[in-house]
Amino acid sequence: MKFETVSVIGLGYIGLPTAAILASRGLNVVGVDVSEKTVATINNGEVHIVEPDLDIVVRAAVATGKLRATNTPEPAHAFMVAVPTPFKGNNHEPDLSYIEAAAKSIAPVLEKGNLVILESTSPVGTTEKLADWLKTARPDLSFPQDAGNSADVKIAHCPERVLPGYVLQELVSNDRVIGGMSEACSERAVELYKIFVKADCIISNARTAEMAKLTENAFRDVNIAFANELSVISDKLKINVWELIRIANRHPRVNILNPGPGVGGHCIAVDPWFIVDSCPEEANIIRQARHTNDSKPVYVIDKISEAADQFKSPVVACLGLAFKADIDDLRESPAVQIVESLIERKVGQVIAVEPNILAHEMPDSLTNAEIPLIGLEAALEIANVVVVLVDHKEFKTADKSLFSTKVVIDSRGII
Ligand code: SAJ
Repeated sequence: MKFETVSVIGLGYIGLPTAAILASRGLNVVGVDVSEKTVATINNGEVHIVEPDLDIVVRAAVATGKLRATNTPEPAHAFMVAVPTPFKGNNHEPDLSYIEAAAKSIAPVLEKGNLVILESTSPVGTTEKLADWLKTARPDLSFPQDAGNSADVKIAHCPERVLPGYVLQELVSNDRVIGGMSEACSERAVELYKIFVKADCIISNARTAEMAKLTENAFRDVNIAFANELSVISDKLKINVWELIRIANRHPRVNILNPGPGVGGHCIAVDPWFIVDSCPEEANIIRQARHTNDSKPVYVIDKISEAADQFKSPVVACLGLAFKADIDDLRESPAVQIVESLIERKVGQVIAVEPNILAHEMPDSLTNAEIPLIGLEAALEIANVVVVLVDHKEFKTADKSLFSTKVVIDSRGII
């Protein structure tokens, strides 16, 4: 059976690009989101998130009538769930309530022959929970946990693995992990992904697919923690860590990532905790990597305070607020944490440069913290201490002679 109508539940950083790509391939796509504002924005052909070219693809999809957004789920051939999986409160326990709510919202419109995909990054066992929520809500249908290959509704976990900033390319060019709850579930999921994925669809099972996604991000986190630990050791031993890593990486079997001011964003700083939560006794390296990376901003703050102490009325210019280079995303950004702390500690006059964000676009929480945004040249003119927090292209290509009279703390190694 061909997929004619697909419903994407959750129109955020993953759901909206996925919905738009499916629509661009000629499918009828119904995007569902709890936010009325998001639904209205998309139905106007506009986007509420910044991702290269997404605005163009969404505008075209809405104009051709292939993409439509709504608050209430409607019947479809396939449902793709791409809702957040944050932490519960202040501890590192995963909060599956968005997935549960999504399951309960699609259950009434489920039909025999439907495919349900969980794309959200999830702790191991979540796809089975999703299947149980659907089963409880729809006792009239059979599900793979009981009926295996002959289930009325097929269910699979196919985690999103795209890099913010490259989402539209990577959705098409990355290999896709297909974790069906049965062979038939996987086969059906491959049929759906083959509509837009040009790379391989690798078939596994739901639990392995869940763990694969967490493993990829935990691997990167551990590698960055190693680099961050090396940076602190190198500082103490008076070695340039960038040169050190460059040399070590010339070995054919060594590939160390870059140290930085800490690890931000919504994925790498979060997902490893899902492994720790499942196996607290066993996940020691993974937990330690999280602690190492979380402690790096504090180290950088102390270095900046020390540097500022040399001046009577220090002006500290912080270059970059985003969580990584060339994006405007401030979520879980170590740069923001550092700048806020400098202001709170009153280390001097603190100013920030963020070429990807206009002053009036700063989130309210940061406007309240009064982080003054100014241009790079103006900042370099008045600053005594210049801190590189993000390796944005504007900073990499800046005239380095402008930094020569400053005390520079370069957490990204670009100067
Ligand atoms: N970072 C470093 N040093 C490095 C690389 C990154 O300090 O050498 C920092 C960045 O500055 C940033 C954080 O790590 O603060 C995370 O950035 P990232 O580019 O490593 O990853 P994300 O969070 O943007 O996206 C990751 C990707 N995962 C992997 O590369 C294994 C992406 O493919 C996933 O889809 C995404 O997480 C996700 O949604 O889980």
